[in-house]
Amino acid sequence: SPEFLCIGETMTLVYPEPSLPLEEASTFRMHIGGAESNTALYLASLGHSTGWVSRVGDDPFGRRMTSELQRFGVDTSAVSTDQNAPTAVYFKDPTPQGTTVHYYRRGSAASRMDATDIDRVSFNGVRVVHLSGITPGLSDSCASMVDYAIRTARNHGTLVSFDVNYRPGVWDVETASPVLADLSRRADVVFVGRDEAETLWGTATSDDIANYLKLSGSLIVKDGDVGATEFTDGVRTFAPAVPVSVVEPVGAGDAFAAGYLSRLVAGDTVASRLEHGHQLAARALSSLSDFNPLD
Ligand code: KDG
Repeated sequence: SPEFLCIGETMTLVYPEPSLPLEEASTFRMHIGGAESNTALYLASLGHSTGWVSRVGDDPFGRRMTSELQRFGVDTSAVSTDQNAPTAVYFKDPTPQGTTVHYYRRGSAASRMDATDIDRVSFNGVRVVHLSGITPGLSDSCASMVDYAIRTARNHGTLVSFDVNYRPGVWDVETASPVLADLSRRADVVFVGRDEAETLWGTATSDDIANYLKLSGSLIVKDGDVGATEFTDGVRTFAPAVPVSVVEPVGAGDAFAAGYLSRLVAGDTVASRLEHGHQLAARALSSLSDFNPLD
């Protein structure tokens, strides 16, 4: 089995190049984007054996993303093809006010994932299963799949990593708020943005978030270009962000998780995990695509 398992939906990503608002752009690049597969790509590029668990449509988009992930060293043997639903697509819209995303994902192949997708995977030897708060918002079956993945990980002594990743385009804040707090409390390692936590739980500072969630595991609060604060066993550790000129922020959190988790399984200190998270995030921030190959 791989050392890491990343579970979630990946979409075809279309973005304007040169970078113009969608209303004006006429030339585009096609890539792939999915929070968990982005993390998988970064983990694989750091030399970790990493598997991606998902469903794709029986279409060129699904075949393309599967082979692209394979090409970058991600194990896709646990990806299944759904004959009855398409692979999702999303567009990035780089407007002067900031980048927004437009999803075409409702009813997608990955949104039909359920517990059977977890049963196809062997957890023996898996050190970390990485999930995000996007998946439980996709459908009821995806929400039960996430629950089942956490229980399966527990039974195998696999660490559960959870990136809160609240996506307003997927579900509303009232629905997401309790679900994402509950999943955070069941995970061993939780990543959350300070802003995102404020949206979800009305918490202003990283200490507020720690007090609100009261996790038994590790909480990592990311505060943009300021830095990240970890709370583990009552100990608070802050690491400043790496200064970078930001091209496009989407995907930086996924990179941060990979950098962090890579040092975690190596048994490194909290400070070194956070620092490595920032280093990988800085690479993602300086690229328009979700995944910026490391070299
Ligand atoms: O973290 C980056 C993701 O947001 C992006 O790749 C698309 O998975 C995605 C989503 O659901 O927003």
